[in-house]
Amino acid sequence: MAGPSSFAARRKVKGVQLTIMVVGQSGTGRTTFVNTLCEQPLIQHQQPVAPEEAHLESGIRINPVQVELEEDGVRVSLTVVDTPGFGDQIDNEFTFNEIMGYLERQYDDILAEESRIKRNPRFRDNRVHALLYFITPTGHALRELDIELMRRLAPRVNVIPVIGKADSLTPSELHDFKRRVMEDIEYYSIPIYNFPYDAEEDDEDTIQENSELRALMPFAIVGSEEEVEVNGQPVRARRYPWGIVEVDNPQHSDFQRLRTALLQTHLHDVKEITHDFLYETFRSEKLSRSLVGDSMGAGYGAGQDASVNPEDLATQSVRIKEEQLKREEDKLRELELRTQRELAERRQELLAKEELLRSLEARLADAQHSNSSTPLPPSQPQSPIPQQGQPHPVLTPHGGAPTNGLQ
Ligand SMILES: Nc1nc2c(ncn2[C@@H]2O[C@H](COP(=O)(O)OP(=O)(O)O)[C@@H](O)[C@H]2O)c(=O)[nH]1
Ligand SMILES: [Mg+2]
Repeated sequence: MAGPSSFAARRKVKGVQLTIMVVGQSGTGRTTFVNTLCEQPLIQHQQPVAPEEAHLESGIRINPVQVELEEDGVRVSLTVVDTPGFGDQIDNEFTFNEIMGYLERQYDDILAEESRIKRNPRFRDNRVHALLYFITPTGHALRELDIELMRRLAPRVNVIPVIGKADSLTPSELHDFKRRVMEDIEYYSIPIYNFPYDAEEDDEDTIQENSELRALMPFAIVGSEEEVEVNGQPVRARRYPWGIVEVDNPQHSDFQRLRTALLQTHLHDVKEITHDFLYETFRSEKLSRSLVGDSMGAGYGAGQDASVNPEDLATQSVRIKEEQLKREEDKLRELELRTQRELAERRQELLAKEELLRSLEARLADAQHSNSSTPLPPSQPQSPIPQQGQPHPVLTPHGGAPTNGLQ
């Protein structure tokens, strides 16, 4: 029987939706990470490029893939957007525009959906809630490319920096590398997602949890699609001649901490920030840009069309407005003329009828007069209509000059 409880159950099954994007240079372990995160071979590994094609730039392909996960009793409908080939080109501007274009298109779709009178019940919100930026484990500091990309993408998406293949660094190298990366992020004021909390408003647990996660940044990632037996238990790990690196062991990597944050503890937070702040910023920029002559949005973000000059846009829209006004003026003038013409015609008809009435009255008076003196012979008919050949009375409105109706 369908009742409130079964309705609640159905609602629960719907679960929550989350979209993450993985960006980083080829070979930093993005695909392995996604497959480790979802515990299944969700994304295929890139086929090695044949030597004779190595010089060809393939561009990047943006591939959203969906998977249903069960996290702590909650169904998570996860969409992973992979951006293979990033950083492989000599010109990264194109790659950057592709990623930014993708992010902004999802915002545009929401904006269009919000302004529809009738909502599309099948509309799917594909906004990216978190972008994991894979830093190459160089052991030095951030590269210019990393700084530039994170700095430009962060106003549109929650950027979470991670170090790919972190097991290639020793613990002390990793510690120093993390510190230098965060110093760069701070120095260049890159607005990454840093597990925000309010020391006065939030409860102690939240403050503690968020500051711990913040201290781990950038997260050291180790991924593996293989299981290895450790103490008789199968664990996801990477086996080397000198030992085993366990994916889920917090002593070996930050993978588990990041996974829990993304899919459980901070899932709603990244979604809220995406909607309330990042999308809202995009929306107001977009709307203010569309106002005539407003160049406020110019220079912000790189997703906008750089080929449109705000001045040209303003001149063009003034010209369109002028043409519109002129067309409306012409239409009004035409209407006025037609009304005047019709009015004059009506007046002429009325005057003709008046004249006819007057001549009828005169004839009637004449007839009565001659009736009383010399009656007409009964054979002669009396016609009120002027006889052919007889001059028609001149029609003059209000007794004035003849009119052509237009004056
Ligand atoms: N050492 C190490 N190697 C990894 C890790 N994750 C992936 N790899 C290896 O790095 C290579 C590239 O990984 P892949 O996931 O395809 O990288 P992608 O190009 O960024 O998608 C493969 O040989 C993986 O086995 C990791 O955490 N540590
Ligand atoms: Mg890959």
